[in-house]
Amino acid sequence: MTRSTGTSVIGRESTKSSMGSRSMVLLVVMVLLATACRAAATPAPSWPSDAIVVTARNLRFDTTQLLFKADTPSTLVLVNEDGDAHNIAIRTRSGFEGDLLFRFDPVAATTIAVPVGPLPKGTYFFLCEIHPSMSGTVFVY
Ligand SMILES: [Cu+2]
Repeated sequence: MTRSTGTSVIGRESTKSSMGSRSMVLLVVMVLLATACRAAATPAPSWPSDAIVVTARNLRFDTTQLLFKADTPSTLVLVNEDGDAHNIAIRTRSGFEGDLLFRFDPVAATTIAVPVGPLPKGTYFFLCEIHPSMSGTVFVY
């Protein structure tokens, strides 16, 4: 939407040779920004091979168990194939009880990779805070 404004500025400045290189830089920046915006809209993050990957589809997670190594930073990936927003929160008790150990804000129709932990050894519980029936157990071993 800002492209038409930017183009007119570049066209005007390009008539002065001293402004030519600055216009070129502006153009490159605009192209980079446009590329970055497009990349942000396309869910294609990368994550470590040992990441814990959870897929949400039709208001269900594809697993009811998450395994993490104790005292070790991990990566949790949510592949949300639903248009509905989901997140994952980890608590020391089921539902919304107990201490909150981890959470990220809900996302819809995208994939995100989030750092988790290190978590202490134990058994915990995870759920989507929007759809609490999407839940399971977290084993940190
Ligand atoms: Cu949800």
